[in-house]
Amino acid sequence: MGHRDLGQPRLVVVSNRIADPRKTAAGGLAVALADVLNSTGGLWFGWSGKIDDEAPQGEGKVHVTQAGSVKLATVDLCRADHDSYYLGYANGVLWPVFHYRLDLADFDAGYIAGYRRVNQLFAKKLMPLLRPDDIIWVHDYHLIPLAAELRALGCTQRIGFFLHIPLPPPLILAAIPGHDWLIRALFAYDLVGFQSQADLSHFAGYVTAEAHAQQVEEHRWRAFGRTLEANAFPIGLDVEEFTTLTHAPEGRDMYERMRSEYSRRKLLVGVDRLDYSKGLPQRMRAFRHLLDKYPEARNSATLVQIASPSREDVEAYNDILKEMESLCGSINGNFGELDWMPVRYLHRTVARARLPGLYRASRVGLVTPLRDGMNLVAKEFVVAQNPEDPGVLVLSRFAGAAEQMREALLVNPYDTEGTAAAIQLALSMPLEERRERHEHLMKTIRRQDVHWWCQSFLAALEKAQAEVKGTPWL
Ligand code: GDG
Repeated sequence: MGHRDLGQPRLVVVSNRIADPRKTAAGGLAVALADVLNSTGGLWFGWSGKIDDEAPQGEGKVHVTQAGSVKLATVDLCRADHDSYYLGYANGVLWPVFHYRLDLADFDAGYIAGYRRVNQLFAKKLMPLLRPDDIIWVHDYHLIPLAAELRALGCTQRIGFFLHIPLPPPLILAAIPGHDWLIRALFAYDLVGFQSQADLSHFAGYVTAEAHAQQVEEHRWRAFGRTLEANAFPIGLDVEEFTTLTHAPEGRDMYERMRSEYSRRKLLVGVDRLDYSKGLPQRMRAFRHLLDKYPEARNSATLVQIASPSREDVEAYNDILKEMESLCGSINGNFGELDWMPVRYLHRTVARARLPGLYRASRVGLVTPLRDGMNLVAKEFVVAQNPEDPGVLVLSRFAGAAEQMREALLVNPYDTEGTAAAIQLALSMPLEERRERHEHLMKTIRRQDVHWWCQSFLAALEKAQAEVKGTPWL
């Protein structure tokens, strides 16, 4: 399925965390990357997940293992580096600001030094593992300056970058102390990929206004003596893998159990990391409004909300936990009956094999982030449906997925009443309309699946011109 063969350049993937490509529980992205890595005998490099208290700052042991034809190389981090790079800069500055939440950003001056140190460490440890004709694909906000650090060490290979989260409008980006350094570092890449056209237009707006970049061709910008290509590559699902999971015994078992438990009631489902970007309290308020305003929903609709624990060491995540517990408790307290609870809230991770059964048993999928790069749950929900009697997706217009999934019921998650009205519409939508919307959504999801995403990004990167010699970096 990789559509690449061993005659092609070797692919090197770099991401904060890596997954063993032999373990299918890893999910769609790992499966897709494993696929292309396997077909070129590639290398996957990232943090080991281990904290080494003995290591000095900016240092860490490298571990290399072989997983089939793929080489996995990981590096340990010392506590101070981990805290300032991962908890501090990546998740305390970039994650909130890129999700438009300046109010939640913690611009501690020490974080950026740690972020730079870890990117330098990655570059230093990766350099000796590289071959001259490799092509390198760096993932996500943890590693924005990696190419610049590699170039500073003499790396001339083609390097591409994909941002999995949104890129905010220029003036939000400009609120980050050191934003010019960050965006200048992007110009060390040959290709930069975003999830959506909106993100791409924010990039174009920023580099034009702040870096006086010239657009030299449709998707090419010139600044800092370099030309880079930037484009939108909306990430997709491994549709085949997810369909197989839907029909596997565990998925079917989950489906049967949910159906028999809720035979008289309609299920609504939400599956999210417990993250303030996912709009969970807003969703709960919309559901409460639904129960209040549409009495027919009482005793007949149940919302199953899975909120998997995430980044519990970052302070802002504790507030959202408390808010969710209080909201779910008050909805159940106010609207529950002896034989019916409106909300089933689980603050834990559910096995991946069970998710498709849960989606399929649900009449409505609620995917209502305040901002999201793409949101794969929206696509998983659609793929898991029975095409003969499909459920309806209620999707935030602020998820990257909304650019592609026009046949979902698009909502503004800040608008409690409007979202409640859309949920009511979804609950009562006639079969024919449900089928029609589902069919259209499936076409898009199939056309732009995760293999399309990988192949189109890599094809663009292979074509991108490397012109790096003699460019001073950082
Ligand atoms: C980032 C961007 C972009 C969730 N809870 C459980 C669980 N999940 C799985 C879902 C889905 C994945 O995690 C979440 O993917 P999303 O796309 O919704 O969101 P992020 O984690 O924020 O991912 C996002 C993505 O990168 C890819 O580029 O779409 O915009 O923020 O697959 O099913 N899986 C299991 N148990 C859970 O409780 N097993």
